[in-house]
Amino acid sequence: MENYQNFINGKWQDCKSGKTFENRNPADWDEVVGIFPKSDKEDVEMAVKSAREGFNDWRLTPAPKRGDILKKVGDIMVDRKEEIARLMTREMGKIIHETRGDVQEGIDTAYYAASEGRRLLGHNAPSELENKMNLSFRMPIGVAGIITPWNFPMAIPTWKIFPALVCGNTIVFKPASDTPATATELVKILLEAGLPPNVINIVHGGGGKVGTAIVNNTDVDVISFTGSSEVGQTIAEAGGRQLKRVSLELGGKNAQIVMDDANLELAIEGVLWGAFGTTGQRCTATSRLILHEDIHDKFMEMLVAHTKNLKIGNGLNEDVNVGPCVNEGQREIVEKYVKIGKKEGGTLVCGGEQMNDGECSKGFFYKPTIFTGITPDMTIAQEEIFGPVLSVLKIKSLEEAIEVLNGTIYGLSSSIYTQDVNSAFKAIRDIEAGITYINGPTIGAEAHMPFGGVKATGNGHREGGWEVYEFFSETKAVYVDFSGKLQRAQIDNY
Ligand code: UN1
Repeated sequence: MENYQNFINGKWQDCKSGKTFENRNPADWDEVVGIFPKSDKEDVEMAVKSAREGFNDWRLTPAPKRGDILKKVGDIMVDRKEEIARLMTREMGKIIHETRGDVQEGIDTAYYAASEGRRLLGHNAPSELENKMNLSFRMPIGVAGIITPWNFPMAIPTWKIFPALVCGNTIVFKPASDTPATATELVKILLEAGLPPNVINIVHGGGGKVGTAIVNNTDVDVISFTGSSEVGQTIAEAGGRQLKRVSLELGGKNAQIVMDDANLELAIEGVLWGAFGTTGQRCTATSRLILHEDIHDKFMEMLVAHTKNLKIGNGLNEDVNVGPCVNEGQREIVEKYVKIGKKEGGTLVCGGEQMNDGECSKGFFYKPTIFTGITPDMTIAQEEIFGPVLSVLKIKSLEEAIEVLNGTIYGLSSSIYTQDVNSAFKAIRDIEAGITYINGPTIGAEAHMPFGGVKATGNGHREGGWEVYEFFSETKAVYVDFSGKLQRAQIDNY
């Protein structure tokens, strides 16, 4: 067990109050993974001051050089992939195959960011006047407040931090208090790769104290947050009052449609992975399954059999399929929704209880759970659960399937299994979501594609891919007049 610290102003240090919190393994609560500082507003203020100082030089460092550091970051992550994956499984429970994938997503993001250092393209446009040129440049914004969740402890921080850095911003990073150890590894790697110390600062602690202090600090110019829609709303309000740029990646209630012409085996594999991968704890998790009535019964018979075969246990075992919920509170939320599902008339066809046998006796395990007979108005068809619970709805047509899929406040990920090309393209056009998969599950976004959602899932920004670089930079329009005289736009030329 290790004692961890904040990294502020180029130094590893305890928080001012000296208070701490424990980080325990959700698969074995006897194991304390580490002790972390429980920071307050004054620690955040120091971190913001440090990042502000770091900005003076970092903004002037050529972007390709900033990218070179990210290239090194990616290389170090390749070397440490297994070690970080094991730590991540111990601190948040996700199975080892998935934590390896999580680190790989960080590596992919690092190499993409490295190459973007040599791109960061602006535009040029003709001038309406003679002997004059018009250009636009991408400028750094300043200090970026990065607030991240526990479900992708490496990938999501890298989605935000790497583009922010390449664009010339400096960082105050608050990772989720369930996954502070992986976040600390990321900061160590950035420093080892040669990032100047003030450019990255990490402050551990809870959202109420540390997150709020970052959001309300007027010297933080831009915020990127992934988490619940409720917290996102408060951040948007605070950001709005300060006219601060804010990117929010919030809840989802993602659905997979299976049409009567689908390859059912493929669709089964997809829903098992989408609903129960990461124990259902992805923003992109498949939380609803929308089945065509003609294949409903056959599909459910196959799905329940497969679900009962999933191996639940400690994610460090290579043959385990489903790890624990991240903590007790999360498992209680799952239990609450299962109770509601039953009360509202859903039919529980598998799971619906904790798993406490054998090696599961000391963790927050819950059996993969499926409800059939769910109608769109029911609570478990509407609210995000963030656990291994799947709600199955029956439909009669593609139009009805899309209407049901669109009938929640969220719009992150979506999927349709069909062999009919016309149905696939109608779905691409009519589904209200930031991400649509054809013949693939709702999870599995790639680092170089835009990631994010519509409606209550966010506020219109995207992470990943090229769009996040726009979020983390300001555009400067530049006019160069080499005519040697005053040329009045809109006047002298017309
Ligand atoms: C999330 O669920 O918060 O697309 C992120 C996926 C992953 C990222 C998920 N690559 O499922």
